[in-house]
Amino acid sequence: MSQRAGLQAYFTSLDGIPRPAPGRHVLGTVAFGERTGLSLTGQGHPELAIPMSSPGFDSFREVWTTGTEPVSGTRGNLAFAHDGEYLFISGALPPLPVYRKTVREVYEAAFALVNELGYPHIFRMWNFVGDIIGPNAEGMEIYQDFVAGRAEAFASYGDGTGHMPAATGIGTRGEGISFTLLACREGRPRHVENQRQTPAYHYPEQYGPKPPSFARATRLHPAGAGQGDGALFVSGTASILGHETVHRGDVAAQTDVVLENIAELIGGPNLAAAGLDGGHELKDLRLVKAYVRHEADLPVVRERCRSAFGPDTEVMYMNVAVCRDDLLVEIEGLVP
Ligand code: 3EB
Repeated sequence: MSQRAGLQAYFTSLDGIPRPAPGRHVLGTVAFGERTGLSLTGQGHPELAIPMSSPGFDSFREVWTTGTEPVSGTRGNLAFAHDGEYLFISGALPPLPVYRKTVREVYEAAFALVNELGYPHIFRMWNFVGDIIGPNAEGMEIYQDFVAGRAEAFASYGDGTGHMPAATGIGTRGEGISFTLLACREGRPRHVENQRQTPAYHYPEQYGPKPPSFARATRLHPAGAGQGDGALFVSGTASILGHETVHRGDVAAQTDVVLENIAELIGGPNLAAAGLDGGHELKDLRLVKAYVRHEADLPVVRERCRSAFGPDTEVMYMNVAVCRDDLLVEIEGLVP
């Protein structure tokens, strides 16, 4: 964990204010609870609040900390904080009839800020999409509307697909679209695909006019660290083989495919195929979030996760829609 002296995260209660360990400073937080909105808190850091809580599921705050006192600010509908090596940006959009153009603009603004502040390497994004499989005012699925605007914005961030980071794209229990991203100055992200899955940025057009802009995982090589020395951020992972949903209607089988997909992704052979050394197992995962579409499926997903992950793996469960109507579960995490 030494390499992550710079950037760390933990889950804590929504009650009170975050109290990081001595010498640690809050860079940014995400509140998975009842509230909606983006602000600089009384403590000075950005906080994105997303309506994600429901009875029987988890409500919590995800706290990103660094060892250096950050500087924070706002710009348009973005809030940000940075510490000289790490940058946290969050953006939030209200409900809109059609999102594409506004999503493009706000993601472009975030990418411009990344460059302006001098943290050009984005290594993780989370995208929270209200009414994700509902239609927009033109009858297009809101997720596809979002994906198109994001894809247009990514064209302004870099050429091709090699710069697309690990990401999560997931529903919420509210409306509007919001996101957070993490970027760094000296460190170097290495993006990883999964040999069991078509790269999302190569999905065929049957899923939407533009393919999703993300990698299956990103390893962050911090400045000055050796290879194999960085955290591995695992994207939201679903029951998809190639580009197709498998085990429609069977949450147990879908959860098993998700866990197998993640195990394959983080294992030595798949990392080697991406030119990376090292290899990990499911029990090495930390800060796991499991997004479960149907409330009634929680016990099954919980049981599958309990047997797959280790005693040190903290898993938070949320009851939200996933981006294809046949996907019942999506799981993300990180290997520190
Ligand atoms: C998938 O593999 C499932 O659009 O940012 C997972 C992670 C998914 C990220 C995104 C979507 C996204 O296609 C969905």
